[in-house]
Amino acid sequence: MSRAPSPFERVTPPRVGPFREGAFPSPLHSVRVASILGISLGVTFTVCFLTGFLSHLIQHPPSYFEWPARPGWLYRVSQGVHVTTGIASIPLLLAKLWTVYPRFWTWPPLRSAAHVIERLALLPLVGGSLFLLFTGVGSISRWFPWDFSFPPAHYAAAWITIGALIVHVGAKVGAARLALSGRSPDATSGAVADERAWGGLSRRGFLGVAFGGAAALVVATVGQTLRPFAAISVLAPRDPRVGPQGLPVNKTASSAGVVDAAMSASWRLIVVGNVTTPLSLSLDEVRAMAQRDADLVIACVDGWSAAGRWRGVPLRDLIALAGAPASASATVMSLQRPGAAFASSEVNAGQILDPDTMLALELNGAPLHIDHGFPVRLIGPNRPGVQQTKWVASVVVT
Ligand SMILES: Nc1nc2c(c(=O)[nH]1)N[C@H]1C(S)=C(S)[C@@H](COP(=O)(O)O)O[C@H]1N2
Ligand SMILES: [Mo]
Repeated sequence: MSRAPSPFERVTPPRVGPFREGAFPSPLHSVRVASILGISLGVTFTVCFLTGFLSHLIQHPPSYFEWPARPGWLYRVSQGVHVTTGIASIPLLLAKLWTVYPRFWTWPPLRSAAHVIERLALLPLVGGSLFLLFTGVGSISRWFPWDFSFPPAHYAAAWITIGALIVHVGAKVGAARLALSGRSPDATSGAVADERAWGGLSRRGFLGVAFGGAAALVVATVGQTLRPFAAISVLAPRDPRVGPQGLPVNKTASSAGVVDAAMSASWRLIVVGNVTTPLSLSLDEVRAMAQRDADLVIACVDGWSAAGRWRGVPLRDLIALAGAPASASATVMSLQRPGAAFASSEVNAGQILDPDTMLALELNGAPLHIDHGFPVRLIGPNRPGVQQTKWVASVVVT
């Protein structure tokens, strides 16, 4: 070719070690295998990103976004899918990284400016993916070996990773299409092109291990939200059947430091803010109000969820009693020190209009266990667990 050599190609030191031609003979290091794993990861990461972004919007709603109270199962499903697709991505990502790691020693290492950019984008892509999966698993298993705040770090890494993923898909879509169409020799340079000449694991077998591993991890964890799997989900951080009154507990009353205040005879439910008649109700007065029963779910952001039969006072009845406008929204505050994680939550107007959004006094036929929020806890359809505020002290109508 008459083309002038690129400055990147000029240096030609001897190719040794992993730079050698044929240093990675396994036919598993193939573009086709990488493409199949890559497409699968593209799907799991996209679904994981969208469900994660939804959860972020629900917890930090911008002015244009109001999360509805119905359907009541939606958050349980979307957050279950978020955690499940993240977990399924782990074996797929490891298999993909193993498939392509010989390219780390591509020769020449840097071919062109575009090649440099494509390779640099791998840093946020691989680093971001590993960070997201590692912190995600750490978070759902309540194992925090870091001292940064998980949600903002996980959220920022998600945007970086999805941006790098878009660059990566753009750079690779052509090669993947070619490899999957079978019109190109399916091997990275140096690999044994004919799979049959290679005695090891076949490509089909390798992909079987990766997808089988993903499926096994899903089955081993999804029981934290799908009860039929609870008995076989040996790796699930939570068993949705285990806990006081048959439901798991995330934060106990003693770890929240609210036992004395919750048990105190001087506890009052305060309703203030944009109301005509501020209320201060004793527990007996709340019990004397008309009660409602509803089957509602605790759906933790960690991906576990559990349903129960709740009985309590609809929030809308309570704030109507205080003379709040029908379009009211509210902040529900607990006995915890303000500023403590999950010490309070917002209830939007649509959620308040739903009669199942209630301040519950009973769970599964008995007064609330103190770890489930005695004397009174907020519970409503389609709300993330972090917004089902326990040990309620006051409702501030806005
Ligand atoms: N006041 C208060 N309410 C809280 C929490 C908390 O830490 N403090 N944790 C929340 C979280 S993260 C979840 S998942 C649910 C769990 O409710 P449970 O412990 O009754 O199952 O409570 C929520 N309510
Ligand atoms: Mo939670």
